[in-house]
Amino acid sequence: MSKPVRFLTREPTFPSADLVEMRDCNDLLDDIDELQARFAEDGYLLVRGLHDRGQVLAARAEMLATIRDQGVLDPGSPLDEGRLLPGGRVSGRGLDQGGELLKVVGGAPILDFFQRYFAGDVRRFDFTWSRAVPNGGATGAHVDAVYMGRGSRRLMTCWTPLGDIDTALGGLVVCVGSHRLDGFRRLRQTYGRMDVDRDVVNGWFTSDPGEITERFGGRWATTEFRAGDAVLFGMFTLHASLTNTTDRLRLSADTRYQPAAEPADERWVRRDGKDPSGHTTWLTGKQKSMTEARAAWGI
Ligand SMILES: O=C(O)CCC(=O)C(=O)O
Repeated sequence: MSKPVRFLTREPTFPSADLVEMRDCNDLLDDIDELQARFAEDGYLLVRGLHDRGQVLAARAEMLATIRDQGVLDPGSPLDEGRLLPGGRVSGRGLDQGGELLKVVGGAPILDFFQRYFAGDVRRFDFTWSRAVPNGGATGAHVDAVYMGRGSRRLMTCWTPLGDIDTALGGLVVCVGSHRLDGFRRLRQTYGRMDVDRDVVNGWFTSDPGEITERFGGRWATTEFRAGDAVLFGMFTLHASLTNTTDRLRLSADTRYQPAAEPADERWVRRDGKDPSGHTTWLTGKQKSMTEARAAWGI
């Protein structure tokens, strides 16, 4: 049955023509050529149960314990619900430091998958993006190339729900076909070649998902995620998230993998024993707005 959901500035129903159900690729897992063909067509791969569910839930428990120690969770609710106190704000510090999360993102299931997919050794970025998204939080539409596009063209993101994430909690949404459709050509040639640190422009292309499909094409897709699921996508697939409409935190991690032999974006990997630098000028320099950048690109 179709139900209304909150998607940034829009309220589509799900599933509907405005927000379709993602298709999983579990029937293709034994055939790398088929998987690559599916990725070439859709721009993403949803793998149900790729990670060990118990391990993902252990990472969730560990992250929630770190957040509880910040004093922002409702002590009257079970910890596993991740229910925020009114006005509670989570600090991102240390959320990715738990050993349990590393066992998921550096675990055999995901590394074996990419080893087969790339037909060779895999490098995982040393930086892990972990998210605890509160009520009202959502991610605007963007491609990852603008944040991490200085290395391998085969770099892939793995988005991992840390817990079961329904549409009210607000999981990942991908724009199917945005990486290849003609309608997105100019967007790829302008915005897609941007680098947030070089150009000092905010990375979100828009907070209005309807604008993307109405002007450029493609189709937004999401699903109800279960702990263990993973969505893999490339650097040029536009994606965003649904809005969290609950008083619980939406926990997830996004991590990156590439062929080990190819160059890696220096901001996200350990060098000479030093932790990744992360973004350089983007967060400290004087930012140009996306509106200004888009006017200059004529899109
Ligand atoms: O989890 C989110 O809200 C956004 C994730 C994302 O942008 C990514 O995985 O690249």
